[in-house]
Formats: sequence, C-alpha cells, structure tokens
Amino acid sequence: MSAENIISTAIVKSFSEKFISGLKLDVAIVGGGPSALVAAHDLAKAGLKTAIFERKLSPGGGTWGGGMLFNEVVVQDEALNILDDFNITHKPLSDAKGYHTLDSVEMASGLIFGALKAGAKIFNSISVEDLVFKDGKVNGLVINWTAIERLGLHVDPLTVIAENVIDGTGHPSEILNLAVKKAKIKLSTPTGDIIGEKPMWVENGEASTVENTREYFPNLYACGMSANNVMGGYRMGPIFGGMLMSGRKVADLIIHKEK
Ligand code: 48H
Repeated sequence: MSAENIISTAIVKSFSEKFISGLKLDVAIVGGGPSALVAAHDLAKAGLKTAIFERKLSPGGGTWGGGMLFNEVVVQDEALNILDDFNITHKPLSDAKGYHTLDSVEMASGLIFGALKAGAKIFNSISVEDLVFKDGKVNGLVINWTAIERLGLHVDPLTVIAENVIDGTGHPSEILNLAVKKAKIKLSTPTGDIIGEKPMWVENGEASTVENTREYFPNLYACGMSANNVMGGYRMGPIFGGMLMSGRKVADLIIHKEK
C-alpha cells in the first residue's frame, strides 16, 4: 500500500469506528459550548456513553472571543473548582473580591481537551436538524453535515439514538424550539412554550442559568444559555461561572436520574 492509501484508509476506518459508536448513546448533546463541554466531561467520567454534535468546525461556542474580542473572560469563586478539574489557569481580580479572569483561548481549548480525555466523543461540523420522536417520546437526534446544511443540498440525514438529549445550543435553544414546533411537545415551563431571553442583568442571569438547567420533557434537558432562554432568564455577558455550573448540574441530573 502507498503512504497516500495508508493515510486515507486509516482516517476513514478510524472515523467510521468512532462514528458508529456515536450512533447509539446514553447522552447526546447538541452544541459544544462551555456548558455542554463540562456536561460531556462529567457524564463520560461517570461512565455514560456521551457525544457532542457541534455545527461549527471548532467546538467551544462563545468562549473563544472573550468579551468583544478581548480574549479574556471572568469567572466567579463558585465555579473555580470546575476550572481546576480541567487544569485551567485563573487569577483573582485585585480590586473586586470573588471574581477572577482567565484567558478565553485557554478556557475553550482546556474544556475541549478535558471532555475528550474524560472519554466523551466530539463530532464537529455536524448540525442537528431534528429530533427522533417515537410514540410521544424523545429517542435521539437527526444529523447532517453542516456543509450540506449551509449549501442547501437536498441530502437526507442520518440518526443518533440516545436515552437522553441535552440542548446546549446557546441563545436560540434550537432543539427545544424544534420540540415545540415540530414534535408539538409541551415543555415544563409556565406556558409550555419557550419564554425567551431577557436583557442584561449579570447576577440574576448567572443564578437563573443554573436554576433553569433541568429536564423540560422526559429525557430532554437544556443547559447554559439555552436553559436561560427557555425560562426567560436575563443575559449576563462574558462571565462564565453560570455556564460551567449549568453543565455540571445537567450531568448530575442525568447521572442520578431514577430509571
Ligand atoms: C449542532 C449547534 C446547533 C445545532 C447551535 O452558545 P454556546 O457557547 O453555549 P453555552 O450556552 O454553553 O454558552 C453560552 C455562552 O457562550 C454565551 O453565549 C454567553 C455567556 N452569553 C451571554 C450574553 O449575554 O450574550 O455554544 C452553543 C454551541 C455553538 O457552538 C453552536 O455552533 C452550537 O451550539 N449549535 N450545533 N447543531 N442545531 N445549534
């Protein structure tokens, strides 16, 4: 075999094995933002078969760019233990107790690396376009290459079967939107529908992100900004403790869920 042939065959074989093992999961996570990466890390560490499906080439969601492309973010005391679990460096602010800064590129890359090393799989450049919904139950995801989505090619998707689905799609809550609009699911919100994100209020938004992280329909969860959007929480800008704690909470809910 030529080197060219060895390389191409190795990639296709190895990817196929990984992809096939990702088609039946304990937990399928849509979106690879910070909350999803923490969730994937914790779930995989607990022994659950977990994969993230991320639309973009780079997982990490809104972490890379810090605040307005100043590539630093802020995290508060309560979330430092999560950064420490991923070995991500942080430094306290000298003029405001309880807050810390960290390099947003280190945070994005550290969370990705940590989730993978814990045993989660990450499939990038794949978009989730629908749910598998059988007999009134959420059974998994409908996926396609982002390139196909972007080019508008008429190509049928494939499916992922999963015991649990997490919407980690950030501000738009794409999966819960699909659940409401296409599956006609009534979410466990005051209206049964998505309430919609409110403007900026940092302390409130940080607390409500964690509070709103929960199961919105049997086996269908939301974390991060998606959870906040569903319940009408405030946004908080480039502070990330709430996202990290939300990821930890959703993993904990699934790990300790009664069968
Ligand atoms: C595959 C998808 C799909 C899809 C979307 O927004 P994220 O960074 O996620 P969170 O909620 O963990 O973090 C939110 C944070 O980054 C943020 O925006 C904050 C704190 N904002 C505050 C403010 O005031 O603005 O990442 C979501 C990811 C992205 O990478 C998307 O590409 C991906 O989900 N995604 N992937 N299929 N249908 N929809």
